[in-house]
Amino acid sequence: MSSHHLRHVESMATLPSGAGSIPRLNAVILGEALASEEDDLVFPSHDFSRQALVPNPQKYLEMYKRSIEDPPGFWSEIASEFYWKQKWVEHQVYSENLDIRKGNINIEWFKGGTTNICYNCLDRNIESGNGDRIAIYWEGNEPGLDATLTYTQLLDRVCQLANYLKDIGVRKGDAVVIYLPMLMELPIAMLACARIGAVHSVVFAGFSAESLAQRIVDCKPKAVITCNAVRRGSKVIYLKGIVDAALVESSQNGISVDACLTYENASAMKREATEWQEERDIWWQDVVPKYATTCAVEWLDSEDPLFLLYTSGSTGKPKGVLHTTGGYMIYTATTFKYAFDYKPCTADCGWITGHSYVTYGPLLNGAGVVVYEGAPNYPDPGRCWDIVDKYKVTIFYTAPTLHVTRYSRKSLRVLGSVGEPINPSAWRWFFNVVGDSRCPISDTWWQTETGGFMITPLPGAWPQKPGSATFPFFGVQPVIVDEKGVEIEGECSGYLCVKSSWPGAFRTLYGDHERYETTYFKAFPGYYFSGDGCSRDKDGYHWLTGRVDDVINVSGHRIGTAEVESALVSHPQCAEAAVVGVEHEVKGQGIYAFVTLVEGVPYSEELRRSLVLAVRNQTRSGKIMRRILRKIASRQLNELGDTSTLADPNVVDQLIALADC
Ligand code: 6R9
Repeated sequence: MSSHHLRHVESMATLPSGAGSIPRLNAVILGEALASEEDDLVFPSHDFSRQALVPNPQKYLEMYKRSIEDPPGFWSEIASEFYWKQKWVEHQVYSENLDIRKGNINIEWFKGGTTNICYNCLDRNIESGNGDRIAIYWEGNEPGLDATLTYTQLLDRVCQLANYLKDIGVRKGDAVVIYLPMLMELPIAMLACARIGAVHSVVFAGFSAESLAQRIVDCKPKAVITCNAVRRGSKVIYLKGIVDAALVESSQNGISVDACLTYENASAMKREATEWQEERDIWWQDVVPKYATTCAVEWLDSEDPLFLLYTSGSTGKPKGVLHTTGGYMIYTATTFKYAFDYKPCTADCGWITGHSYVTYGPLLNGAGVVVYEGAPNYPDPGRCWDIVDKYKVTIFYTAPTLHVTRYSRKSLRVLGSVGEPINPSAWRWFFNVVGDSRCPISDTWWQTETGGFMITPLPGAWPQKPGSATFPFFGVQPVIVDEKGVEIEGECSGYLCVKSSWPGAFRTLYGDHERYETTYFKAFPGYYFSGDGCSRDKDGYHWLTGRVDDVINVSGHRIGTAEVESALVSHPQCAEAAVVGVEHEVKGQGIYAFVTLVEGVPYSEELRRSLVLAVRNQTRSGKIMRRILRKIASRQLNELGDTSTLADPNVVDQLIALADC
């Protein structure tokens, strides 16, 4: 770290009186006991802080304090910046019971208010004169293949699809499963559902037919939206085939889906080569463009469901995390704005990946997003940076790869990291090399369940410590408890819980409120339990230490032990299985399986491999294996670990060659 990034602590030494001890940023602000640890602190540059939304710790503390002491005032002020058909009940900004001992768990925000998140993403920005601003930049797998949509064009497309969905009978409250790769049609489909009050459930287009079927059976969608195929790197993945298999499996479980809207992704596969079922399958291009480009908005209650997103649990089937309309809208908009210090700019703004933060957070803020179809290392490892330069991306939120210095990256302002604890050396590499020691890193801790960032740096506000997610976002009260559920103060480590609700909290697990209560609210009554371990240092910084329950976090991918066990026992030669997570130097955690074979079956290397394959086929997440890139980048080639679950394991050798290791 060079000295010009170290701002003098004295310049921040005025703490507003009464800021109290929430959170304990005081030592840092006051410069107490910092001398010996100065090297651990990375200060935002003067230039960055000066123009940041939250330019110093005092401002953060002031806002944070208000968010905790007066949640209704704090959140209704923010919510008023959005469009509400009808305002929420004034004295009831939120109501909650998070204490299982006092009855059912219940969280409600902006009750009685009616709004629509699609309207707030699109119509509102267009009405304020920004219709010609680019909303989505799309970059195809093949360099040179790209497209853009302005806010106005995006609204037209969304309305056409919304009208089509209504025409085939999709109504408010109906589920729609979206199994699409990173095409523009993915956010279009999400927004179209939101516009008419249908509940979208996006299934990652890398999940197997079994996983897709499981989700279809659980949420019983009126329609499935997919595309015929996608190109990732040099591979073509035949998605429609996976959907066909999933629909067969679903119907065997009593759930039949009437409509499968299929986008012809012609650059990957021609429609002639696609398997087809006339009465069920429809080409997107044949029907959707015929519909009107305006579609009336369905005004929804704040607590009407917006989407379902399945995530792994420690037992049983995946959990359908349910998010509702009003609170989620306000929370994603606000976390995006502050954690990435987003300000509307006339230059092109963009960003790369994420679920809530691809569509809702950025569009609610009038930002432009880059949707990239392909693999991050195709045709070469510089592709991400090529995209950054091409679109003048300011916020980059994904896995860092290689060959950075050939590209300018001048447009970058903030880097984001998510999914697993980032270790201090990876942090420094991201900061020094990718961000040229210029861009703050937002190491955002959150979960599918939390709807948005929970513990995250506000990039201009205070010094960072490499590897720490720093302090809570506005309105979030993280607590660390011991095994008995007693809050521990000061420097400590234990179980990470959250006291009281925040607007983006999930409201239930679809169809299983009891499981919601048991999984998240029973372990430590009175609190939401995240399942993560965490320690807090003497300056109040938070350090996430990984999962403490039966969910294994392998390189950022949440895998339930039960999921792996059921994959194993589905193998004809496996009678029983028990799975545990073991500490793994490279992956954070690795999977260790004990299996009992069917009587008479001898154990062999071949059998072992076919068991591993069964697990892989049924649990693969398709997440980028950042830990491998990290090892290549830091030249630790003998520590690459298992590369076999990569979509294309050969890529590792190519990367090593390119990195001149
Ligand atoms: C957003 C997302 C959630 C789990 C979470 C934790 C881990 C996420 C992290 C992090 C350390 C971070 N996690 N962000 N650990 N530092 N910045 O990844 O959601 O897929 O539901 O996973 O990921 O263990 O509990 P999800």
